Amino acid sequence: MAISALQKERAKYQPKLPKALKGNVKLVEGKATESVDDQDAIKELFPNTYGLPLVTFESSDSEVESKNINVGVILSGGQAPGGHNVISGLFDGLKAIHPENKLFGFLGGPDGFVKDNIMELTSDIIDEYRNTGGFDIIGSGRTKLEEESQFDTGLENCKKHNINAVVVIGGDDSNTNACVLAEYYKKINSGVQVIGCPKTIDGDLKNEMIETSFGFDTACKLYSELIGNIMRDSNSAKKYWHFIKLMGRSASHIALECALQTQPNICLISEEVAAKKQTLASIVDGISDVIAKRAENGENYGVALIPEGLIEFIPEMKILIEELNELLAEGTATAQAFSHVKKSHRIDWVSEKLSQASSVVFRSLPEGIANQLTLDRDPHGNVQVSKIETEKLLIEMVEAELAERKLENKFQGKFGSQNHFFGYEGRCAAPSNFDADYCYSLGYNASALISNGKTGYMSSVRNTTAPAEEWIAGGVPITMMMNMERRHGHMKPVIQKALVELDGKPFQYFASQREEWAVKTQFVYPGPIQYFGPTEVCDRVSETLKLEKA
Ligand code: FBP
Repeated sequence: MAISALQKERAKYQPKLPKALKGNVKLVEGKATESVDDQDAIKELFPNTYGLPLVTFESSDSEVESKNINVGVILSGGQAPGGHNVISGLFDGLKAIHPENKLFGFLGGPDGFVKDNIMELTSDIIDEYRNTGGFDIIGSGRTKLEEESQFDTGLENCKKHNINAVVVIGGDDSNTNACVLAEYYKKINSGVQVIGCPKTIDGDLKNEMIETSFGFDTACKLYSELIGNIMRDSNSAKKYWHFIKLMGRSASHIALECALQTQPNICLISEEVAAKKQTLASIVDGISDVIAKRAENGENYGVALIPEGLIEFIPEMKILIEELNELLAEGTATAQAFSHVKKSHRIDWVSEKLSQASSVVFRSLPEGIANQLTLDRDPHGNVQVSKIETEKLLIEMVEAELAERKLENKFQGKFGSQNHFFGYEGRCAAPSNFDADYCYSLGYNASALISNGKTGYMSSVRNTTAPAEEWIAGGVPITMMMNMERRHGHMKPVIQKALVELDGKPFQYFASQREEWAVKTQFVYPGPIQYFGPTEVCDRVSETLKLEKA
């Protein structure tokens, strides 16, 4: 297979490991844990995996028992840079424990686990994928592992291949399910352990013990490079406002991190919009104010960052979306009736069925967006927010607002716009040094958790703003991160999703700077991710992590 010159050179990179994981490793048990909330309910649901102690690893002088273990690995959900390094770290860790140990990959995500779609990952295969982006080594999928029948079939498949442990590389939902699987396997004494790894570019799987999910660092650096390039174009041509939507499903961590790296004129943070109960009209007003202010200074250009999930955080839109979800839920009589309505009558038809307030909001939306809201739904019947072109919605509404201001002589500038959506561009980028090292350590660490008999734990690598040598490796019981939440009408145990904290240091710093960034042009151009050169450039951690740990 042809590979690029950079890929060839990068294949030689040996990811850094924490000192604690080098050579012989000793497990140190810490304090027993409690779930973050709803302790009684979680304890009842997880009698076998609740309250386990935190564990850390230390390097040890004494020989460690060499063990025969076979492991199966699953990639779950959206791609995130560094997944291949988790797998190569896991592979190297297992081989260091015993050269005969085997690693299997379940193909195409959790589906492969249930359908016994599996392949052994040999060193030839692993070597091809070291330090590369993507999940293509075994593929990923979004099938949810939540039924006991799936667990039983998965177990049969594990037994067939002599697999003693399963590693689930996924986000909050996949790790929640990994915990349910661990509990079930322990309850029935199956002898199969389950370990999770924190993955998602969205950055919303983090807490006291998990400093960041892998992939966030690389994806944000890549988007920031692109944003910086656009900023420079905007600053050169001086004729466009660029509205850039950034992936991240609900949380605004990606938008915030990119703002910290590039200093745009505008960056919306969904969590703030919700907290201040901002309406769509007031958001449009705020954006228009910045555009008008810059126009007064003769600057008819700029850059605005918009988080992907914004629309669901705007109170009146949230209500509208909920009403639409109900109205158009699969299998309902209304959904059935809607499917027979002529395209040109759909907006009127839907408006009549909504509450008065939602009908007003729905009718105020540009036609294209209103139609999108009635169409793209996921298998649960929810609107797929990533498909709603919020950046175009805002451009259209800002255009209308500025036109009105012009009529009233309140705006003399020009408004030319360009829209962008950055998401898939970053999910499979070659991992930054940070993600390459972090992922390799997470995988290597998972092998140590397995050889120490742990189950129901998430691989955890902390102290990540220090040099990799000093990182703290260990495991966190997944039940510790859980609370009860209402999902699809039922109370369920889930890992708490981390949204942007408005009293946290990253947001606070952004809020203290944004007025200056809005009016003055203080763009920062981060440039591409670097692999060769000074450590300040190559091993830079995210601004979010830097501020959180400052
Ligand atoms: P995960 O949470 O599974 O890591 O996926 C994250 C994400 O990239 C979101 O940012 C985005 O909204 C979504 O996946 C897109 O999903 P899909 O790949 O199915 O289009």
